[in-house]
Amino acid sequence: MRDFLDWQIGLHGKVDEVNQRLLLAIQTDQEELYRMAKYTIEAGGKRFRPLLTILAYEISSDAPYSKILDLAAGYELIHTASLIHDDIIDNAATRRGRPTLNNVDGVANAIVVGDYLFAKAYELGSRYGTRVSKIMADASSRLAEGQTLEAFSLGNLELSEETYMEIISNKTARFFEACAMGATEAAKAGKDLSLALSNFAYNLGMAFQVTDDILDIVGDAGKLGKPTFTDIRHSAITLPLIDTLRKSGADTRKELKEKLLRGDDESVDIDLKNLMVETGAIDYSFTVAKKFSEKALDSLKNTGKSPDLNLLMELAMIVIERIEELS
Ligand code: GRG
Repeated sequence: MRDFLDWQIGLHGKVDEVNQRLLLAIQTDQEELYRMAKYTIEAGGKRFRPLLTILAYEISSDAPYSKILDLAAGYELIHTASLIHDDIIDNAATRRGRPTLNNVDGVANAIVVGDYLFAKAYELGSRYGTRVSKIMADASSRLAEGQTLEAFSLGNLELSEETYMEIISNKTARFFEACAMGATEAAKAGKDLSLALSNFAYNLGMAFQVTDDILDIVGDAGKLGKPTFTDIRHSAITLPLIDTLRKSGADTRKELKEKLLRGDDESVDIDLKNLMVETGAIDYSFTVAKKFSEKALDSLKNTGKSPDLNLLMELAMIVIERIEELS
């Protein structure tokens, strides 16, 4: 089965080029600021967003992808900044298999590094003109909206599937979409191609986030490189839980709510995981993720054929296959 690493090999060194551009972008004479920003960048990550940006650009333009590296790096910097701030909010101790910046250098410094990365990202985006800058800024606003809606929905066991979709759309999918939109805008692509790639990216983002939320329950912490059941522990309500509550009878629902309110007990994790599997909520969530992946693939059906398009299509499948690979 293919995984992200196999997939990245097919990109022939683009990940390394993104990494080099990121390090260039965060240069400053302020040594501590550079050290902290570099620490976060070097922790790695899948580099999904910049790779999506590059592939969308290559599909839409005859120019070399070196022309879009700054924008690709800009998107990754915004993503990284939002993760730094997210780790502060969650008081998270590890991320990408390393101690978080807030853990190493404290919350105050981590806030500033996040702000610094945001500033650098918008500078990179501005090199592509006002339209691209606006796409980037709008995507960041959506991140803040998604984060806030999620924060104010914590512990709300009545949360609807619709509101959950709104959260993940803003938190993840709109940002993926913006990568494709920014790239096609920079490439001056035609409307149809631009729309096809943006729709692809949006649905890929939705599939990715639903899968991520499933893996938080059924994933293997060792293979994932992060603890599982973090959503439940933070009272974040995701699709598997929404569907479990929907499918349970009144008694189980009551019991479940009491258990969740009691919180941080490992037996709750196991019981809840079993319940989510037994009620079919995991299967349901997987079906939803698959539908988004199929929609993503469908968006590209009239776009012709190219090695880059094949890579995008593979990505939409790998996102779904992660469930088997990482659980
Ligand atoms: C942007 C103004 C502004 C505010 C930020 C904190 C915050 C507000 C937003 C955070 C939103 C958030 C946590 C989104 C999660 C997105 C997500 C899917 C993260 C995981 O992405 P991966 O798996 O991570 O691509 P790696 O580590 O591989 O890069």
